[in-house]
Amino acid sequence: EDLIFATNNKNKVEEIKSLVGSRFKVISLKDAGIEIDIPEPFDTLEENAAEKSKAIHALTSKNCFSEDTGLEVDALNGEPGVKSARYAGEGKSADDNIEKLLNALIDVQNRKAQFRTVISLIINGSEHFFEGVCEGVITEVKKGNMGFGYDSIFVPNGADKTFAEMQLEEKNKFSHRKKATEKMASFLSRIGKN
Ligand code: ITT
Ligand code: NA
Repeated sequence: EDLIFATNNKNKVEEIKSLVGSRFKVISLKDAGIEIDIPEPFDTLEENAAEKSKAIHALTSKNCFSEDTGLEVDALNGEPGVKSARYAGEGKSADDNIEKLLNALIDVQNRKAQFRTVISLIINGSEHFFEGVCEGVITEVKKGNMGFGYDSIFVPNGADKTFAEMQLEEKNKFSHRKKATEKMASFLSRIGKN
């Protein structure tokens, strides 16, 4: 059964595809031939995730999900959070975002942060949310070149290297996205079994 993943981020697709389980086949917007830029106008990950899945459901009437992820830094009162993708401004690169964040944390002792992923799933017309959190610390400098986004400056608790120094399999032992996706997968595996 097809399940459309309402995202334009190919890294997210790669990370999630293998995690959803065998009953559902994850189809990216690109694979579905859908070209759409979905706005994220709200102040919470939940609302933005819901906006994305609702837009795709309105367009296709198919089962679908989306996710919104933010990096919440303690010393910055949870920023960049929901604004993580455009922290340095609209159209700026991941490197610009990283630079802005490292600058904001110069001489700041408390490096604690968390990635939080919220998935919005619309299945058989009803909506469900799943959350995954990964706690860790922000490094002083960038390390590693795997992954994407803020991976090169985030070390998850229990590890001694950044997400960008890990193969995907290792990132998935810690990752926010993996945790949220596992909850969705477990929910999906129960559908229709009673
Ligand atoms: P969508 O099409 O799904 O909205 P997006 O790239 O715009 O894709 P978000 O709105 O969720 O994604 O923005 C999330 C921001 O946080 C963006 O800058 C990402 O690079 C970053 N990010 C998300 N997940 C991450 C992860 O696992 N590791 C590092 N950075 C991540
Ligand atoms: Na986005």
